[in-house]
Amino acid sequence: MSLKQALAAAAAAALVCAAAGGASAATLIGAKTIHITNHLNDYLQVAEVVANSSGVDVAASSNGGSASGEADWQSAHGGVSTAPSNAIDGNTDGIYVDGSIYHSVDGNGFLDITLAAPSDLSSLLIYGRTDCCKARDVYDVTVFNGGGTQIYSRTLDATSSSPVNAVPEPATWALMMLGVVGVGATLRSRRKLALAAA
Ligand SMILES: [Ca+2]
Repeated sequence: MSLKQALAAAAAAALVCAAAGGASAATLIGAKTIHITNHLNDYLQVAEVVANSSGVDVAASSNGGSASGEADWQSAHGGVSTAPSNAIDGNTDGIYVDGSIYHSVDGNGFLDITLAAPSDLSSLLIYGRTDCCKARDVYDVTVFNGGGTQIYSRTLDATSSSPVNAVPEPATWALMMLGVVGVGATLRSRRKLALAAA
């Protein structure tokens, strides 16, 4: 295959991906339950889960979302609230003593967010802790539809940047595809130059 043919094939593949996956890849269809655990089996600390559906945070308790989880730190040790409901209180504040994060009592923590109705999510943001211990914030995120079927599963690293978005942005997909095309073109032009020099 010539360079021209290879580039044409890659471009066609990118177009197919954009057409087939563009809208759907950037949207999680029919999400009902969001299950979050700590990938490192460390404490699970979640400041807020924001599930955006048509500009509305459908995870927020004020919009019908509900949260349950393994025992929280506060229930065992006292102090500020670290209840599961803190992760959907509409406040992304990640400072522990401010009382707006969920903090599990051990490394087996989980957080289940149930939406009032199955929703198409254009983004699913998870805010981690900000005052301490960010190295713990690697999340395993699984999403189920209204029938209990798993529709999404991914590990998200919030240790260096928070929040993390579970739903890939269209721009991210476009850049990924451009990267694939670019690498192919670079390799082929290098080979061509090497042949020309030889
Ligand atoms: Ca919160």
